[in-house]
Amino acid sequence: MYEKSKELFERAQHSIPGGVNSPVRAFKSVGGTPLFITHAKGPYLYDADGNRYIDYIASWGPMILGHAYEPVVNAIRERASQSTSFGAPTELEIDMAELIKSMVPNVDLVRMVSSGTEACMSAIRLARGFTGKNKIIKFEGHYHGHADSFLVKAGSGVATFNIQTVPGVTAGVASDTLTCSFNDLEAVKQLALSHQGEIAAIIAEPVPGNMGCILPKTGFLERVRKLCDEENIVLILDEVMTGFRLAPGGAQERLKIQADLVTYGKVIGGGMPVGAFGGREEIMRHISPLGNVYQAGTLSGNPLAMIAGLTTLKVLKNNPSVYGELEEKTIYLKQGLEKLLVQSKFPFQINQLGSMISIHFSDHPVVDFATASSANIDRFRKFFHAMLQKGIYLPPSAFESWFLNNAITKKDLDYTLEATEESLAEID
Ligand code: HOZ
Repeated sequence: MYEKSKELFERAQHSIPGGVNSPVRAFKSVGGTPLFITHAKGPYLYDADGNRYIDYIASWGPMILGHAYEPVVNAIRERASQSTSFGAPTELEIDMAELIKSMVPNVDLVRMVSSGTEACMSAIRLARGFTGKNKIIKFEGHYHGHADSFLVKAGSGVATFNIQTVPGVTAGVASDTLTCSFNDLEAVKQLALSHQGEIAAIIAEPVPGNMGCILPKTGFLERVRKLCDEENIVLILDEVMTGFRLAPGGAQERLKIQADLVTYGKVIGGGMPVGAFGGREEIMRHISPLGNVYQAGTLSGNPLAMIAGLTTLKVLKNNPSVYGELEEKTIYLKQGLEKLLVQSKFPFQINQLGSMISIHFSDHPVVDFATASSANIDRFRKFFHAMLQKGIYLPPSAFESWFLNNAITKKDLDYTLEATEESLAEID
């Protein structure tokens, strides 16, 4: 079934570390061979062996409208014929910035970059430059990309591979990153107060998706917001996963919370390598060339990336019903999964908001990294493979959210539920 993928994986390992260009893709924690994808259309991925899968990863978030969405493909094709990069300003970048501002009211100024990592890395540098303070607080199991400052108790691949300390991150850098448990207000307060006057920023995924999907407890983010105001700390919401996915204005709109700085990636690029950070003018004015906090990039604002992102965001802005449709599909899936999991007698938790959802095989609520880590990872591994064999492509890690795309149909969801029923009967 996976012969060609096996062959390609074997070949890849001679020239690419671990055969992949991003660790979670290697299937290392679930075992087996990563699928090598040839193409995708709508909700379906096709691998090198010609197998078809219903895709619940959506490229880890970006493909919210489905794969090879025609307006995006056409726009890229047209732009590509006018050259693929200039390293000089274009009107497209202004269109993009104006569109973002119209969708996210508390973004006064926005800088385009090429990835979510770059966006978060730049946002904390800016917060440090703005406040003159060095330390940041991040939450255990949250993942803000792979910049040194974030690889402390990080989620995503770091959690998947259970890496405690990342070699290469100096003790000096790590000591400026303080961590505490998500959803635990007392812990955040204690940490901030025991380092009073030293904290430049608190950075958080508003709806964490890098330890499975986790929901913020009612009032938690609002209280963190208040703490930031009281202690002159910059609140950075990392909306790389949630931005333009949970609502046109992202988690900020959905949860009615406002950050000082916000970071984006994934959906904002419509499947191209794009990130962005933006926020209050008072802070953003410190970015070079307006201010001295240096930040740059040859491919920042790249025309192909801009046109793919712009086309995607315009569709979302002009058709807000997409969000209702996505949520309806995700709730349908959730209710179906719940029914089957109850029948299976496996303890489980399903966390879901909008089009983000995940299953933890656990008998206790999963609200933070400790509770996510104590779920039954081995059962997830078996479930993952049983589903894959039936043509359902889930994230190959229990520490990742699933993302629905709007090309998924009710028929696809029903098939997914049939596959779930069979898979649950096969595993122990
Ligand atoms: N860190 C990404 C998910 N949270 C994985 C990206 C990838 O492997 O493509």
